[in-house]
Amino acid sequence: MSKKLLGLVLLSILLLHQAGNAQTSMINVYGRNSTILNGQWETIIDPFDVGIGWRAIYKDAKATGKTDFVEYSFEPANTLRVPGDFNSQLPELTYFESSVWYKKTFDVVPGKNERLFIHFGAVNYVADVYFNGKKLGRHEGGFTPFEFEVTDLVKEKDNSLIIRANSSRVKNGIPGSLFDWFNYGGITRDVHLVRTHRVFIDDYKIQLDPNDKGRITGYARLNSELAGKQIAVDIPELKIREKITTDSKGYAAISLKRNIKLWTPEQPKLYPIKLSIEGDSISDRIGFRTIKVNGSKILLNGKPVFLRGVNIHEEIPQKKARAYSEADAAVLMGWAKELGCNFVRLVHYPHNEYEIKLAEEKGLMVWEEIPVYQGIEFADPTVKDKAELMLKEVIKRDKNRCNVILWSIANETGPSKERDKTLIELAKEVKLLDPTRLVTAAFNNVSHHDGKMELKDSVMKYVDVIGVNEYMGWYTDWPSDPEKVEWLSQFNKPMIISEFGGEAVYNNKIDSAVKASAWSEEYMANIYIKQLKMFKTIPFLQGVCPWVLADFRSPYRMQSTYQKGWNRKGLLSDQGDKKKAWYIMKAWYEQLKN
Ligand code: GCB
Repeated sequence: MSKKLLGLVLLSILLLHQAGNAQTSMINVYGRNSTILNGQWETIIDPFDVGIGWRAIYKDAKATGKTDFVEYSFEPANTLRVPGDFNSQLPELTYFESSVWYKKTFDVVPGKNERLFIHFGAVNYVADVYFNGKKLGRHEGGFTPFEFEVTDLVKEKDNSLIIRANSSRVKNGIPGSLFDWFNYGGITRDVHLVRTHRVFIDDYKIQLDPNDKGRITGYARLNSELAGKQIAVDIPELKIREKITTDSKGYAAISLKRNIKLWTPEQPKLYPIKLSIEGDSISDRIGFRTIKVNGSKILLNGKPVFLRGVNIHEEIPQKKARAYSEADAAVLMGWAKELGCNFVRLVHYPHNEYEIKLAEEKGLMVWEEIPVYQGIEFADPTVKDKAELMLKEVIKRDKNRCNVILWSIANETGPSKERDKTLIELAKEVKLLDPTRLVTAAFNNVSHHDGKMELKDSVMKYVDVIGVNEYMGWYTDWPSDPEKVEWLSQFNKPMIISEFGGEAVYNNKIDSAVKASAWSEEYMANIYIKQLKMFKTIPFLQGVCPWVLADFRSPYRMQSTYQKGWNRKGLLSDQGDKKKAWYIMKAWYEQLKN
C-alpha cells in the first residue's frame, strides 16, 4: 500500500472512530412519541480507561465455551440505574472519576416511514456512544442533551446500545479541572428512544411578541428543507387552530393576534399547545410574557420586578446524589417556594428539564448558566468553541420556557485579554441566538476603596444584567457599616447580588458574632442581617440570591471538623433542616411580596 493510501485509510479509521460528534438535538423529547430507556443497565467499571483502547469494551465480546478468554464483558449481575450518577450508587464509586461502561439491550419494531433516535438528557462528562457494533459519536459536556439517529441500524431484537461515560476532570473542559461542587459522573438524565415520521418538526419557538402583548410570534422548523408542508398549530384555550406553510428552508413563521393571559410568578398561566404535520406531532405547555431592562430596572410584562432568588445546585443533599427526576425537582422547587422566592439561579451548569418546567409551573423565574467557572482555560481556543456549543444546546432546549429570563455566560472569571474577548463574543452570540431574553454573568471582582464598591469590569458593558458575587463578612471584611457601604456603577444597568452568605453547621451553637467562632448558625445569621441592611441602600439592586439553598457536597471542602466534604453555606442543612439564616431571608421575602 502506498504511503498516501495508508494515510487515507488511517484517517478514515480515525474519522470513523470519532465520527458523528453530536450536534444540538431536537427539542422537547418529552412532548414527542418516545419510549424511555431508563432502568438497570449492565455496567463495567473501568478505572484506568482501558475499554476504549486495547480492552475494546465497545466490541461487547462474550466468551463462548469454557476455553474462550474474555476479561472484560458485560454481565447481567453488574448493573447501575439509569438515569442517576454512578458515584451515589456503589460505595466503591463514591469519589470515582473515570469511565463506566453501560449497556442496554432492547427490541424495537420500527413503523413504516419512521425514524428512530437515541436521545440523552445528559452524560457527565464525555460520552462515547456505540450502537449494534458501530460507533455513533462522542459528546462532550456534562449537562446538555444530545442524540444520534439509529434508523438504519436497528434490528427488531436485541439492539445493543453501549456508552462509555467518562467523568475525568479536564483542564480545557467546561468546567475546568477545579470547581466547588461534586463531580457526579455517568448517565445522569433520562434516555429516550424517539420515534418520528420521515419528516418531523425538529425545532419551534412560540412566545409573546416582545413589542405586542396581544401577539404570539415564533416559528416551526422541519428537520429537512422542504417547502409547501403544512404545519397545524393548536392552542385550544385561545381558540387557535391555524395552518402554517413551510418555505424552501422548511421553516414556517407563526404570528397570531389574541387576547392572552400573561404568565406571572403570582399566576403562572401555561397554555397547552400542539404542533402537527402529517404523521408527526409534538405537545407542549407554553406561557407568554415579556422580559426587558430599562435603565436599572428589570421589567416583567412591562412592570418592574425585584428578583427574590436563591442559588440551587442540582443535588438532593439527603440522598448525596445528583437530582434527576420529577420528584427531585419537586423537593428543590418546593423549598424555593417555601422560602418566598419568585426566582431561582440554577448554578453552575444547565439543570434538567424537570426542574425548569416545574419552576415554570410554580411561578419561578430562572437564571440558567453554563459552567464557564473560575479557573477556566480561556487561553485554549477550543474552550470558546465548547462554551458556544453548550450555549447553543441549552438555548435550543429551553427557549420555549417562559420562566427562563437570564442566560448566564460565566461565573467568577478574572479579567484577562483572552477572558474578555471570549466573554464579549459569548454575550454577543447569546443575543443572536435569543434576542428576547437577557444576558448576564456573575462577577466577583468589584473594586472597593474607601468603603465604596464600584462596578467597572469592562465585560459588564456587554451584559444586560450585572451579577455580583460578594462574601462580605465571610471571605472579606465589611468595608464599613453595612448601611454605609456605597455602591457605584459606571453602567446604567440592573445589578443582582448573585451570591452572598457564609458557612454554618446546622445547630452549631458556639455563640458570638466574631469570626473566630465562625461555623455557628449565629455567625451566619449575622452576615444575613448585615447583608439585608446593605441591600436596602443599593439604588440599582434588582434582585438577590443567597448562596445557597442547601449544604452541598464538594471535594473542595475537606476541612475536617465542620465541612467534612460539604460546603456548609446552605440555608438548609444536608438533611434539609432550616438554619437561622433561612428564617431571616424568608421574613424579608415575605415583606417584599407585599
Ligand atoms: C463562589 C462560587 C461558588 C462557591 C462559593 C463558595 O463564589 O461561585 O461556586 O461555592 O463561592 O462557597 O465559596
